[in-house]
Amino acid sequence: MSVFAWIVYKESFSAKAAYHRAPFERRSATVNSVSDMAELLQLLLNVSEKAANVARVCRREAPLFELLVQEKKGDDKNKKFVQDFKTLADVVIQEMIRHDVGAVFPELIDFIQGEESNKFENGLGESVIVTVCAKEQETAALLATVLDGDQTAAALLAKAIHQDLQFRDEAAERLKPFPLSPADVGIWIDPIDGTSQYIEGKEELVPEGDFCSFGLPCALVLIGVYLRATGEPVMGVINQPFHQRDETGHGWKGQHFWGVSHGDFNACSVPRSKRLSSSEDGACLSAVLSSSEKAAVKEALAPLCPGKCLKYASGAGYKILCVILGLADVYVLSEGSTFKWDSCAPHALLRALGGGVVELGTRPPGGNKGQVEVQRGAELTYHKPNAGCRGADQWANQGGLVAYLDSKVLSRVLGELAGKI
Ligand code: 2IP
Ligand code: CA
Repeated sequence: MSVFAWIVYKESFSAKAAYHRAPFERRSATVNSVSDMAELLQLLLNVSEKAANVARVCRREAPLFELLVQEKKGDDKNKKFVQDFKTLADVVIQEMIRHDVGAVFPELIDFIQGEESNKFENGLGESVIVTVCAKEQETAALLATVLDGDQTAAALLAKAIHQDLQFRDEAAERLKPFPLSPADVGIWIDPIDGTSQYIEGKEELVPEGDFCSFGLPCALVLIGVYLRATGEPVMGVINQPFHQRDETGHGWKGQHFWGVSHGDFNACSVPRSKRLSSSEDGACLSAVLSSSEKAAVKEALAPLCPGKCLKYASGAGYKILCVILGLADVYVLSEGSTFKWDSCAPHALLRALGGGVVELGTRPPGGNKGQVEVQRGAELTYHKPNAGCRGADQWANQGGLVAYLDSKVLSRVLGELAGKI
């Protein structure tokens, strides 16, 4: 993909001479250099590409693919595994990211959270903690214990996890150091967002760079970085493992995007969309929604987004990516069905481009059931669990959200929704 980057610095951008990156090395926890965040970005890009490879391997290699697509319902449920293989694939990716980041930045290891728990039970009722071991063979042996002794599948997965990849992104390599330390941040991982699209593996033929409403391109690896003190998203990496078919027509090529936003320092691999006319009063807007969005929201947005300007797509991360890429002006979600791991990474890219993700609103105590008070909520934050909630609900974006690039567009959308949902 094009790595042309839209980079904004308060200070002028100085392109460095060719930069030869050394393999990632373990940092001392006491090192507090401003260049560490640029190094962290390189590392996250590298590990997101490894994650994309694991996702592709699971669909490409027959022994893994068979496990991935098995239906796990009722009598057909595969009794060999307590959890689905797709959950194991997610956990493996999450743990690989945790392992690779923790190996270089030990100060981050307790601040890396993800969607999945790494505690598994095997068919013998034993509890197994799935982690990445020091050696490929050890990881394979551990995975075999949760794969009912399937050595072939375990070896294929372990090989992809231990792949020694040196991924290059020239624009990220030219990123100037910025004043933030890895000791100040935490990480949210969504190993595969849009899991159902990943498993079903459908393909929709759309022109290059066009909007995709369902299928493999909607499955994304999301790695978001936030400030521990305030919860603001400061860095995000999005990897799309199934962007387009490769030259052979049998495999897939991916693409990736990144963004950094901290104070006056903003940099993004995506050029800012030129579609700014939509902020003008009266101009049509395009909105992307979940197909399961409430009828009241669809009806409320219809006058602003006539005809095909109201679109539907799968994947919470993919819908925010559509806004980042200028394929939609806004993503509106009226339910608390997304989580911190879904929104943190793409939120950082939107901020780097001058946009953001706000809470849609709150349910007033004693108000009508299901009725949302539409107001411009604060930007979503990522550091605090929701009070009084347990499990995944602690990390839900409870009031729903609106993702936008242009704050005037956000105001128009909120104005249109007020009193109607
Ligand atoms: C899901 C996934 C779904 C989305 C849901 C997310 O994450 O992105 O597609 O629903 O909100 O939590 P929808 O497509 O209706 O927007 P995951 O696939 O990781 O469970
Ligand atoms: Ca998700």
